[in-house]
Amino acid sequence: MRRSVSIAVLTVTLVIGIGTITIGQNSLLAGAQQKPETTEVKIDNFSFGPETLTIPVGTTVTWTNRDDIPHTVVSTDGVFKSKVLDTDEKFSFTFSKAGTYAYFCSIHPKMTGKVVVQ
Ligand SMILES: [Cu+2]
Repeated sequence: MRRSVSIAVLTVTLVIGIGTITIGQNSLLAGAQQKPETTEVKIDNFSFGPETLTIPVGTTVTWTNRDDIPHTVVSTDGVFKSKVLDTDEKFSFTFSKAGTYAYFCSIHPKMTGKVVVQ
């Protein structure tokens, strides 16, 4: 009984330890990089990546079609709308107001994404 308790404690300690190291590395990386004012969303394999993007107000987001199939980027609320993007074509939009902006591909409506502006 005692033994299983100490194993449990050891496991928890290890998990917390690994978590702390991971968080530490992430903040180190974040500190080393300049805060970008332009952020890229890649369109590939019928999906937007990242699917949810969180950015500060004033950020320009550029979508790039890395797929070999045409796609579009269309805001659900009509805030922005790209033309049909062929392979390697880009579309940019600057988000000047906070809010959550859902969007989709009008050719493949199952392709959806979201930009959260804070
Ligand atoms: Cu599409």
